[in-house]
Amino acid sequence: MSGLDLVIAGGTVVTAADSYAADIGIKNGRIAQIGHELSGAERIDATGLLVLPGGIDAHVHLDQPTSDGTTMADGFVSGTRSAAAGGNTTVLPFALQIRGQSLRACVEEYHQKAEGHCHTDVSFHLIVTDPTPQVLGQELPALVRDGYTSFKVFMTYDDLVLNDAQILDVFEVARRERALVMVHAEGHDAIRHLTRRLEAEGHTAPYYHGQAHAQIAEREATHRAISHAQLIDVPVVIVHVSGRDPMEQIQWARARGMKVHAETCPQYIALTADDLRGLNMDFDGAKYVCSPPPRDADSQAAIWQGLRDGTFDIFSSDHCPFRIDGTGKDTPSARSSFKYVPNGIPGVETRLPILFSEGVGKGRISLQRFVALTATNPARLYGLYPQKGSIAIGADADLALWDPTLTRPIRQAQLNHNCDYTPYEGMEITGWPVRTLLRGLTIAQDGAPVGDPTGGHLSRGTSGAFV
Ligand code: DUC
Ligand code: ZN
Ligand code: ZN
Repeated sequence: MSGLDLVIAGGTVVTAADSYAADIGIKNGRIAQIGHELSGAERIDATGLLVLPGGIDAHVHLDQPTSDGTTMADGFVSGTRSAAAGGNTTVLPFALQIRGQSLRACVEEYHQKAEGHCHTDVSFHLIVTDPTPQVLGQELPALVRDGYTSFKVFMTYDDLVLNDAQILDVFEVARRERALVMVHAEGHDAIRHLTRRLEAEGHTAPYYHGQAHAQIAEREATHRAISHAQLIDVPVVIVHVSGRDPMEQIQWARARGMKVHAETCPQYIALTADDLRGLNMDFDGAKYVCSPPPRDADSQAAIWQGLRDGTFDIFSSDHCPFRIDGTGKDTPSARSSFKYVPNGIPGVETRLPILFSEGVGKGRISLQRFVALTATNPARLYGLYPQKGSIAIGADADLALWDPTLTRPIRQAQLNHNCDYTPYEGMEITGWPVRTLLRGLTIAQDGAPVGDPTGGHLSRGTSGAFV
């Protein structure tokens, strides 16, 4: 075909189904041709590189307010430039409803924060914290029809938690409107009970966050969420699954034909509860405080098995960055008890390299599975497929060119987020993205963002979980 704007030449194209040598021809931001010896106005030599669908990180937090006034380290500029440098072309951040707030007003607020600032495409999930009759009856249905086709509910946190009756109400709306509910499954009362006991014993260091957020509490809440979904007959996604026990609940449900989907994250393969000890049980452990917390070697092995066997549909970062300085994690109250340490760690830039290096590089998962977990399945699950998540004629030319042999450690100094640390400092990685293209435009090269923000907000279709 003549008139191609750009040809990516000589690389190995990788999809969730296949790997093959081919050139990719791009016109008007879309993939127009896949073949051999293509020519176009511009050419990028991809000899020796893998050509992957751009990563889709389906779980990131950007510019979200917190109830204690601490500040999230990344807004839309720094969060999406970090994503782009890490091989991503789309991220799905959350629009968090503050109790008492209209959900529509909340969404408008996040659009204002994001507009003109995004280096990747973005699309908001909603977080429902106040399911009033107005929200359930009018706002949610209208928002789903406008392309916000997924929302998250929390089973813990004082300012976010929904009770079981409220969760069932949200599930009813999701079933009616064919929207996908993401569940943060940790049992609130169990965590509060353990927290009180640990504090009474004088156990207040960040390490004890991991003990308070016990895997049993995650397992119980996972089963409860699954049971509620079964009662209503609606598909759900259990997000950020940390270990063997909640995984078994998901497998139990799947074996009975329930549409229960699951997500896991880098922290559950690359960190353990011991990281929260810091340097001799000091505050350094706060760098690893996230919820659910990292578990143990047995759970890591279970997670790898789940990544291989399809228990997990998607692998997301749960990028939720707080600086370790006084604007984020390190406050007087956080020093007084782990329960005040903001929950969350950065990871949008390191998600793909960690899974590639530890997974594909070490023979734990195939290249096809890597692409499925990080791009194709997130696109299907969240209503972006086939525009996103695949290398096919007509799809957006969102690509990550990958050098599978490039070896260097993760270093905070080289990352593009606005957090002041990475929990993966010094981790040796083989396989890095060397160029990221969004609709045929280079948005990052050699670990640094390129150009002004060109990303936009994507309205999404119905989740593939409903078909
Ligand atoms: N849940 C998330 O999804 N991210 C960070 C903290 C949390 O509890
Ligand atoms: Zn969560
Ligand atoms: Zn999250």
